[in-house]
Amino acid sequence: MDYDVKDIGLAEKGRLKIDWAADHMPVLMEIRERFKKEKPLDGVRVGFALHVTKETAVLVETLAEGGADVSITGCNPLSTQDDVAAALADNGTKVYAWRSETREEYYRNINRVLDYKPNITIDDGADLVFTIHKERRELLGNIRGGCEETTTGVIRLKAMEKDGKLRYPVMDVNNAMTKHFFDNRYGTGQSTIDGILRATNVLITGKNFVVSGYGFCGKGVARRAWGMGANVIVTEVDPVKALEAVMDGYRVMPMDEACRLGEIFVTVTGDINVLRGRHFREMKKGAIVANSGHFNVEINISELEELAKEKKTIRDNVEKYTLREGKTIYLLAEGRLVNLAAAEGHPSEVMDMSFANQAMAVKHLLENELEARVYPIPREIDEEIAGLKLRTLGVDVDELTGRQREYLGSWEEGT
Ligand code: 9W4
Repeated sequence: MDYDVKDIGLAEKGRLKIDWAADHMPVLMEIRERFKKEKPLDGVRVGFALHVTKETAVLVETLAEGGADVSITGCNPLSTQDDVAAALADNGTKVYAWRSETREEYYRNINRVLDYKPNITIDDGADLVFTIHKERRELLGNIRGGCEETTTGVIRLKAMEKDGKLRYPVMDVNNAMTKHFFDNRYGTGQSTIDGILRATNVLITGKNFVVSGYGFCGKGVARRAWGMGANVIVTEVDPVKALEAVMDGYRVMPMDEACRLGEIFVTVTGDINVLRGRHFREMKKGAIVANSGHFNVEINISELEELAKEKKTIRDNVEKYTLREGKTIYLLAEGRLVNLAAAEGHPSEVMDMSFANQAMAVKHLLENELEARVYPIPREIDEEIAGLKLRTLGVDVDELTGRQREYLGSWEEGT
């Protein structure tokens, strides 16, 4: 059996989801058409450790159309969509993934993907790269390169490179402008509001909505909340970002003040203990608290539990904490990422660009003999993907005239 999934009977349901995603990923589908004709991955074995989602399935099938022989497992024991995994298996992909894998199952599945001796690895979190370098070094000889999807993975790969330990080239897909400019702001922005609404169905308009952290994610969440009529308050530690928030039209203040005003709180800082005991104590009755930032560490849940005399799950993804003095606070998705636990993560249209970068990065690795380093996505790929996305959106843009190009390139003109 060339797959191991929860229930192959879910394939039909998964196929409907994949088709839906494909319909919303026009850039990747355009690349698929090219790959179908040109077969740039003919005979290339590609091993994936990526969240097994409907969007990932569209990427997998795009590479397969380009001639690749794909094997895939997840990159988080909780994120696999079992129906999608079944549909991929049903279509001939070697899939080893199911939701709620144990730690042992997770690493066994990583190794099953590696048993196919990949020429290219595609990671979100660098588990394939690490396992190959630590435990499966015999595979290094077959490998042309790897692609990494996230910041965390890239940080660790760069540390490996610095120590002289990285043995094959890896493309930093996260660094592409068509990825990180868009997925945090528009993907996390929308899906965070989506998660809050699916969990609670509260009215956003007129509420005091506190966004903690004004990076790309914070900007996205604040803008969407504002667009729905909320009174947005931003908390920040970085003066430049705080100033940006002020000039974008939001109220900015320390959390010690914001905690007294907020009715909905979202943490998106990337740091720990953003909301903690002193803040819970001051919050209004019925405040809703959610995290869309780093794992489940931004909200100090143990301090909330210390203050509480009672805790009760009252709806999916909503826990009601009754504090000792009688006040209630609602925590969403146990402080985990609300956009993933209570909604569906980035919409397919956003993943379209991230995964178009993945597909182009694989082609780039095969066409170029690269040294064992971490490489940014070349500017031309970024521009091509942005251009394709614009075209699929029906948006035309100007081109410089010859004279304009000359003017910009000249140091003699212009003063
Ligand atoms: N998903 C995830 C992780 C943990 C988790 C217990 C029930 C990230 C990026 C993409 O991490 C991801 N824990 C859950 S649900 C859940 C989901 N629990 C905890 O209680 C629920 C994840 C990338 N991505 C998109 O954003 C859209 N398509 C994609 O491929 C996917 C998943």
